[in-house]
Amino acid sequence: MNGAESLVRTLIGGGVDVCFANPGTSEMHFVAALDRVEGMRCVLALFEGVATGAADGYARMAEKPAATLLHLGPGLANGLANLHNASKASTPVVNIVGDHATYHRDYDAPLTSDIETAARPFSSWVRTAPSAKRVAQDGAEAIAAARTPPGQVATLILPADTAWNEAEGPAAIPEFPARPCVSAEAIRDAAQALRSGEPSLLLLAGPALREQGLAAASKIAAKTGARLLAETFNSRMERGAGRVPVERIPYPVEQGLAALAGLKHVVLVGSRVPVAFFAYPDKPSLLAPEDAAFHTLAHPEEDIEHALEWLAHELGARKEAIEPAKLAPPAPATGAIASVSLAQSLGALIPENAIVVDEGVSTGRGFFPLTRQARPHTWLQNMGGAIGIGMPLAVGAAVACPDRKVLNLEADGSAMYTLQALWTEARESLKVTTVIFNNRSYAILRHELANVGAQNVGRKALDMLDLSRPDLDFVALARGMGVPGRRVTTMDEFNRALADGLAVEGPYLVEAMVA
Ligand SMILES: Cc1ncc(C[n+]2csc(CCOP(=O)(O)OP(=O)(O)O)c2C)c(N)n1
Repeated sequence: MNGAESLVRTLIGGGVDVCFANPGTSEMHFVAALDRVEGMRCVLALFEGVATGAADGYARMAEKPAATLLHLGPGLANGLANLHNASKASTPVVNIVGDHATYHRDYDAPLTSDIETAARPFSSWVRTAPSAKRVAQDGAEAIAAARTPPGQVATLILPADTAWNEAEGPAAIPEFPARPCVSAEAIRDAAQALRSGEPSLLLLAGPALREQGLAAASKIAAKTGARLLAETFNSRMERGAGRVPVERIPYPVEQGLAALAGLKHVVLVGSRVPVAFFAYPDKPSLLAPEDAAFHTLAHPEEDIEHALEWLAHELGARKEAIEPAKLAPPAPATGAIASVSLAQSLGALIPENAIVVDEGVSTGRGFFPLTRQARPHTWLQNMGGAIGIGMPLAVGAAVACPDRKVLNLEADGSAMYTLQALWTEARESLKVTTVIFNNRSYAILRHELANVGAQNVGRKALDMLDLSRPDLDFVALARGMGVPGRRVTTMDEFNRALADGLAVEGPYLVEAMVA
């Protein structure tokens, strides 16, 4: 058995049985090994940012990592923005990057670069396999690194000769740590703050936003009067009917400050101290009041659900008094297409147990209130701020959960970064319904121009935020990649097109023209 086969067998043995790939010559032995070994699903992406983002979406839903397969430094570079997003979301990814054969690197052939250095800022673990005999062990350690809580990007660089030379066989996955329990002191400190009677907040993140965590947090809130909020962007949130509803810290700085005003205690539950997304002249970076005290109930890598249950017990909080949302989908909206009408129709039409991917940017900002009482669903967001995540996240989520509908809410500008994901959706017959919000602009940046205090803005500047001339035709673009779709200009048309799209077996695209 060669090194590539020993690695593929190691991955499958370690539960990594999906690979999002865009290979080249240096990865040919890995690709060939896929046919010799049963059990690896290999999904071709036509751009590396689709592969890395899909690995992120997959792991968020499957709760175990996928592998990627990228072509040397340039392939990795194309995938880095979504690896950045994955690492900010604490998603486990086994990121495999092929390289030249060890002895060939010295010749500085065209594709040669320092892959380790390129990978490091976006990976918690980086290793270059030194030989075919080591590659299985290194692969096993990459899986353990990726699965180390709260989840990490582990980059394994695979020189071509480590793939084609003779290996010894697959390696067993080393033990990786479970989420450690929080300390009794952390529980006491949080309990004391919450008993003070002063205005308090539980800021929820990570597993705190799954059903078990939400239920425990709601008991604590009911007993102590503390408020519940989530961070502005979250990796995965369980929402809709039957789930305890939680709002998020609003994105605009003024609204974020207002949401946290008056608080004396902020209990961090897997979350970080809340900060503004960007600095703006004359506005603070920190969103909580200066005199608020922070209490870390659980760090992101700790056992967050257990910490919440322990704290609830410590406080004698037994009843879930914040009522879970009742099933009460609004009626679909009619009239012109606008953000709030879209929210209302989504509230009506989100299918039972759907996975909603939210890269709606400015159009999607207000979607939460009107989808609170929709059918139960999962909501995925971008925690790293690099746009172009939504299309690939949807691919990965659909591969992880073939029985669930994926509803991908996409702003037009963001969609264009990784639109090739549509081809993968068609190739794999994925149940992804994409809604494009075509406002023909980088609308959010128009507000940002004013927010940063840019003066005397003229045509040249505004042209940088404008997506017309030519106008994009997303239905034609989708058709060219094998995905059927429809353009809609009224909410009635939208409601029909979305229902039709959700009813087809494979992918579909609805292009909503937003004024
Ligand atoms: C990788 C990357 N490049 C550029 C940006 C800067 N950026 C932030 S929002 C945005 C435009 C978003 O436009 P669109 O997706 O159409 O949403 P809209 O603002 O119109 O709602 C850009 C270019 C970014 N966040 N990430």
